[in-house]
Amino acid sequence: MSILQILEFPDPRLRKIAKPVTVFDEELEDLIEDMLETMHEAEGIGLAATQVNVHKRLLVIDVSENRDAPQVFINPEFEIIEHELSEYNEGCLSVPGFYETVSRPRMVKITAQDAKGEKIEQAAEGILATCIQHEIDHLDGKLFVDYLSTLKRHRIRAKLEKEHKKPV
Ligand code: GNR
Ligand code: NI
Repeated sequence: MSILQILEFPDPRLRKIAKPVTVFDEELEDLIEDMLETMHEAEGIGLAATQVNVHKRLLVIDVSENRDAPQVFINPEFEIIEHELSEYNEGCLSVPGFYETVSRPRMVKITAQDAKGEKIEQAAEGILATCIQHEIDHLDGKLFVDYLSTLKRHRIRAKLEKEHKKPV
């Protein structure tokens, strides 16, 4: 197992569109293990493959209090089942240190595959619904800062670019 490096905004690789997973093999299982370890180590509630520079459609989530209920969604899609919006103060491991309110549909139906390629269907609400939409956005090259005003997004970009230029 290994901790993977998480790309940070405004890295252009975060804008790539991920491709469907077609092969369900040991290499995929190893990637899932590494993504779960990376997410837990970074204390995130979700992680999309795009964030670790793997442009395949998969994501991991753990919204449990004890961080002991990891979920894996491969080739995930969602359908809105409740158009009413719910607001969350969102953060992102690829936009470290910034939190802003984002509105998203409050209830969705997730369709995906598990690590073996078996079909998964799950209704999601609350933080799980928000998180799954945030993660699927990553697979489409989208970040939560895209929902903010241009001014806010540019301020965040400038601050992170400054951080990235600092010697470590
Ligand atoms: O850890 C995370 N917390 C979070 C909080 C509110 C809405 C979405 C998220 S996802 C984020 C981890 C991450 O960046 N996933 O892509
Ligand atoms: Ni994120």
